[in-house]
Amino acid sequence: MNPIQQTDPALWQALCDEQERQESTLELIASENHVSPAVLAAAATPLTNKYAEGYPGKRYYGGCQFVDVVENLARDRAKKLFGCAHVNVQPHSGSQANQAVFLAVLQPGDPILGLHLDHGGHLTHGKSVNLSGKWFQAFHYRVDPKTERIDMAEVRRLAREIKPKLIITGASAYPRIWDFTAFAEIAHEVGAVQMADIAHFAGLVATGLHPSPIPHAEFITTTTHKTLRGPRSGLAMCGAEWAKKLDSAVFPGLQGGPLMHIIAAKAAAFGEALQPEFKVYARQILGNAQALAEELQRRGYRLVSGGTDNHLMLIDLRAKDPNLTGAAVESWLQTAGIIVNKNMIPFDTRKPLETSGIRLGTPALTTRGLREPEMKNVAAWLDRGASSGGQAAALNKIRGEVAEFARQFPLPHLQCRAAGAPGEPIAGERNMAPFSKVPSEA
Ligand code: DSN
Repeated sequence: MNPIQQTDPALWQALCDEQERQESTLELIASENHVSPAVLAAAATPLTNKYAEGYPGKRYYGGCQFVDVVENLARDRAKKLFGCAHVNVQPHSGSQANQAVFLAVLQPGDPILGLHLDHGGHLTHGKSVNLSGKWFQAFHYRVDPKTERIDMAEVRRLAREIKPKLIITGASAYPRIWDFTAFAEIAHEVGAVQMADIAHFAGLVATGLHPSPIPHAEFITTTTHKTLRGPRSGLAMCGAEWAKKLDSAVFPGLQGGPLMHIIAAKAAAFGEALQPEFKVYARQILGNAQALAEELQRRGYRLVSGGTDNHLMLIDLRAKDPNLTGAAVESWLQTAGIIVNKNMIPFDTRKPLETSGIRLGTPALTTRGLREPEMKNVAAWLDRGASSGGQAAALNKIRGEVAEFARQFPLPHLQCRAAGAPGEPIAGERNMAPFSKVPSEA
């Protein structure tokens, strides 16, 4: 019996409910994934008990000899995965990885330039309500209104005018390839450094399916839980010349004790991502995104920029029905067992809590073992849900079909149920994506 079940029934129930929710719904939030059993197990180890301020070999606490091994494994695997000279595996999240870079290279009030949040950028790329927008003078580039792709002429014009200290590339809702080389040329012309936040597509970079920002960007930051399929956490990388500054920005500049259990889970995930099967997985993410995009377009949905090159797509709902909002469709689809998020589209006239768009991604469904043919089913349910007008009967019917379908693609982490949670027996493992055995040298 799971110890939580014995000691804390209220918490246990909530954990089981969440497990059941994940099992019986289809996860299309582009930034979420399902980790392997090994990653999950690493996160639930006694390493959570250990303080380890400092870095391997130079800690401020005794008893760090084994967590040093873990952190070295995580760091060395990440270096190999991304081909980067220096890696810091301690940032607790992508936001903190970004803040560490700010601390390493900027002074309060310095000008920075990043993609506007409403055009796909991230909160930490200079939004006024975020520290990055409050402590620095933040400017933003946008996408071209016609192509809905980044307007490099505007980036160059703004960079020349503003003379930013830092140019931020990468985004949360941009479905196209980033040209890190072109950004590097602009950055070098104006004396800026480039920080590439590859949080969304790190798994594609690691497998060569998206161009790498190395060596074009001085700093690379990422989360570890999206296409990279690790625990929810962060990572910061740079060339050797910035290593000391970056490390002292992470600790002691920004953080105290690193989360050693999460660093262990990162080591497990990076080990898996180094195996050939991970490239097969990453290719399938792209194949599934293409298939889903095509099927939705065939059903009358407009995709921002006309399609996708990566794992995500932004749907402009107005082409289907001008009255549809992202908020309504998100809520209807949730009732139907399809989990998405409302999202601003470029030049959206609606507010962020309403929006004219939704964002969809394929990393989580691909982990469950769905392939191109199943994307047709997913698109059909999405379409029925979005066209339901919110009618409960229609949505409940979809919910039943989705739950039955989802059980044919069991989640990798089944410990909670195996340990005695209520529910149906596991459907079997035939569709589960393979998780690699990590050889000892990885
Ligand atoms: N909040 C994440 C996302 O959903 O894209 C970015 O950090």
